[in-house]
Amino acid sequence: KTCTLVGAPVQSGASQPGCIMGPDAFRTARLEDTLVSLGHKVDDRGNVRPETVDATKHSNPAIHDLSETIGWATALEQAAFDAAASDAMPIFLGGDHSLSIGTVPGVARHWAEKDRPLFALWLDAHPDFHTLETTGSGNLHGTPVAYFCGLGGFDAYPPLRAKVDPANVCMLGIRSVDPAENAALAAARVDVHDMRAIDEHGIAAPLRAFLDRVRAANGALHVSLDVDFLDPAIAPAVGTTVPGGATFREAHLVMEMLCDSGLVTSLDLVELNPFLDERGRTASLMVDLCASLMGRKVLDRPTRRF
Ligand code: DIR
Ligand code: MN
Ligand code: MN
Ligand code: MN
Repeated sequence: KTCTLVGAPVQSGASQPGCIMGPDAFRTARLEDTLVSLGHKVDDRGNVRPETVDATKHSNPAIHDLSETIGWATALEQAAFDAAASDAMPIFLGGDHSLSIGTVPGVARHWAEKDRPLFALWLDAHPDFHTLETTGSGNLHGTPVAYFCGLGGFDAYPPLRAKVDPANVCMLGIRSVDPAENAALAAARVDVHDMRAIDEHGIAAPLRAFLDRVRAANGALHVSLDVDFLDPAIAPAVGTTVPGGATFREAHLVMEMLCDSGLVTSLDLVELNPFLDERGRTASLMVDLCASLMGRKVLDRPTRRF
């Protein structure tokens, strides 16, 4: 398989700077060599550059960097559409999670043209389900899922050319939800599995059920991996750490099951802030998780356990 690396050094959607260094940290942690060692071809397209946009000020005074974030989303929507159309597997290197305002609609547009539904697996401490009206922090990395699911309250964002059915979104690892997000998630019937559910039932059962749904629908699957999905003890380099996250093995198990499924068609690696790291350990862990998703195995023999 060919992997297309697309750098998206956007940081305007987060509250503190640092994600601008994310794509180069993934490169420094040898993402390309790692994928090549697993038998893949790698096409690193370098970093996307944002469009220049001049958005009018939004009525929600908390919102910051609206024009810059929309400029990134506009450029990334096209870059994601182009990368998906090339038959390779796009891997988007963030950058904060506002990059998914562009990447998910871009790959969704591609799959809509192929008449295949797009599913999204959101691996995150947060559901990122705010609208421009409900965000209290004004950090636009809290808005991508509500936007690409087609909720109202996004007149300032680019018109969606293809949306994702909220019933096709599965969230794992959730443990920080704002009240407005809670209400909106319930109304939209998103398949949310918080850490309490994972503690009780394990992480494999809900993932297996979701993958069965993707397969039955002949769907494409976009995976969006936020560093804060992981427990801060193993992944400290993120601006919004939340205690009680996924363990090392839970995270690798998710990636290994995704690999075995053969269903993943695109991937975001987001929210890495190398400025907060200890000797690149979080970048290296993210590269190792990507390796598990792309075929690294403990035992060198074919395994199919589900
Ligand atoms: C919080 C934190 N819900 C907000 N969000 C995110 O600012 O809207 N942190 N996405 O990573
Ligand atoms: Mn996120
Ligand atoms: Mn998060
Ligand atoms: Mn479920």
